Amino acid sequence: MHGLGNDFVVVDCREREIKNPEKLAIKLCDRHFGIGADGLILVLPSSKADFRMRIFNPDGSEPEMCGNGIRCFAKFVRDNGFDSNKFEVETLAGIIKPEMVDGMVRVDMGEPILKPKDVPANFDGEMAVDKELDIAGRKLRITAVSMGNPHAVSFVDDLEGFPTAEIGSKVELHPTFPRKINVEFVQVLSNDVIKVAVWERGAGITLACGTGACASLVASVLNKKISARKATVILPGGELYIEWADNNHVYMTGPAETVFTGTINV
Ligand code: ZDP
Repeated sequence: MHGLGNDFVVVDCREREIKNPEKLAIKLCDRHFGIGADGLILVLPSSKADFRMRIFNPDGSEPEMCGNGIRCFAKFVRDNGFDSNKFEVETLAGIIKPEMVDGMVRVDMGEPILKPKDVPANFDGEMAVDKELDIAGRKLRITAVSMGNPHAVSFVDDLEGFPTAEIGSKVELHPTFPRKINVEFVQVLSNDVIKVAVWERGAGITLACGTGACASLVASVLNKKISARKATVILPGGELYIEWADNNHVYMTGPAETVFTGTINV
């Protein structure tokens, strides 16, 4: 499945157990020796919610949350026997609530986490907004936001030709971020349109990142780059609509697609 080209192998584990998902993720996400994906998603039963989602990066690490993945997860359970357009999913970032609306998936992503020690990011204070980071002798200004998983957002004048991989990979592994970090470079196009390039922790360049789009909108508001609290986020793989509502929750709306269904020998 994919959400804006951010692609996942989704495995139904409601009635069967997968022993070593870390290893399976490395194998299945490989585009040459496996199926090829930006992540492995497991659909699991839950004692706290309707379902539980686990996600694994192509390097086998387990992130707390996944925005594009949860939209695919929602479409998967809806298409595979769950008879409601609204449900709750247990994740390592808490209970997330997707809803099917007009063929799209709208997700209550919860509240952004801004306290640096909770992102986590080694900065003092209540928020890490427009902080300086030394990246191989070059100064980069970043804002740290967690949407369950950690993000560093940096504003650039022009994304065209910007070295996303070169700088993103260095930010991901910077010692300021004890659990590593996802990295977004944001170009503000207007008061309600922003363009985002992504370097994902444990995955590298991807065509889109749902949690990253949410973090980018929150950082744009905190840095007073836009005055509205909602925006269309243009990613290489397409557009997401993000709103940081008055109740402090972030809502993400976007598509989810099934590409093929099959069986693989492991
Ligand atoms: O936090 C991480 O390690 C990410 N690589 C997880 C995947 C995030 C994702 N791209 C999203 O859409 O939020 C799936």
